[in-house]
Amino acid sequence: MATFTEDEIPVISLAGIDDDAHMAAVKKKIVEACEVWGIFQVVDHGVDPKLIDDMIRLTTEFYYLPPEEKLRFDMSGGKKGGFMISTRRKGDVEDWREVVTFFTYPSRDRRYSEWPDKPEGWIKTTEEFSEKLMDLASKILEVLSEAMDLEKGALKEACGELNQKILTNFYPKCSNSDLELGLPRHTDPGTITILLQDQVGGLQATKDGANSWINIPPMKGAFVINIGDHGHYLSNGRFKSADHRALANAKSDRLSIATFQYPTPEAIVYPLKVGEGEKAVIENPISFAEMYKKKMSNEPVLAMFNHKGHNKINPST
Ligand SMILES: O=C(O)CCC(=O)C(=O)O
Ligand SMILES: [Fe+2]
Repeated sequence: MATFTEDEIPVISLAGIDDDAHMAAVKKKIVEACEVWGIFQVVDHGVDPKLIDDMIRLTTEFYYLPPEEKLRFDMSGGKKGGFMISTRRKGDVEDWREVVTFFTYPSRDRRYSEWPDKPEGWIKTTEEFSEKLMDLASKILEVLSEAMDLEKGALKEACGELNQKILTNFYPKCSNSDLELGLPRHTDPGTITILLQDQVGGLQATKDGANSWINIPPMKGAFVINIGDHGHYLSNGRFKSADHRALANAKSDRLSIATFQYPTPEAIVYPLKVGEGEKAVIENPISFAEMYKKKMSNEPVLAMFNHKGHNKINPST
């Protein structure tokens, strides 16, 4: 029998996930949520609430710095991480956000010169946040591996080395929110994503091809977890790659922090198990780098914006 109602994104307590007596029930809920939605919220996940609050507070403080401070970390011109303004037009719908990207794992590849040095303490907090979320992601991947009747470490191993990128999204309040989406409908490319949102709201998911959208209400201290395309392929389509979007808000700025967990570029993307009588969801094995390239051919355009209703950033003034 299904544990969840049809039109609500599941909220799952991870209390007891390490303890044999409760583990089976928690795992069952996670697996069902991945099969039905590909997206769910978790509470009692063991990440210190103070760390979560600090991460939200320091990230927000960065976006309220003067433009020239933010632009010191501008990532255009070939840098991999740092600050950028992202806009993309699809028909008459445009997305609108400022982002800061941190490439956090493998940790040997961290380029600290691209990490903003203000506000004070953000770098240290991001490092700690990154480590705790890597642990949480690993746990979820173990649960999903076992659900596929594979060894605990199977999904993680299929990633070669589990990579991590933290993308902080700031959506300035937007007077014309009918026309503008914070972030249009998409699936994430990686294995799983762990998302932290502030209390404004706007994240939505669909499981019927965008006929209806369901709000994912902010819950203080909770994380939203979603399966990405890579996780979907490895499970041979059993776990949904969650279709989601973020709405702009007319009254309030909004912040979200997405932690993407994904494989090394060379990792081969192919279902780990194809059941008898089943067809593989992808025809030929492909590297994650190729898969990513295909998907991202519609990348956001880098833009220094000057736009109705938003705080303007102009590097020349
Ligand atoms: O801002 C949000 O709630 C969603 C962000 C997101 O989906 C992404 O960064 O991929
Ligand atoms: Fe996303």
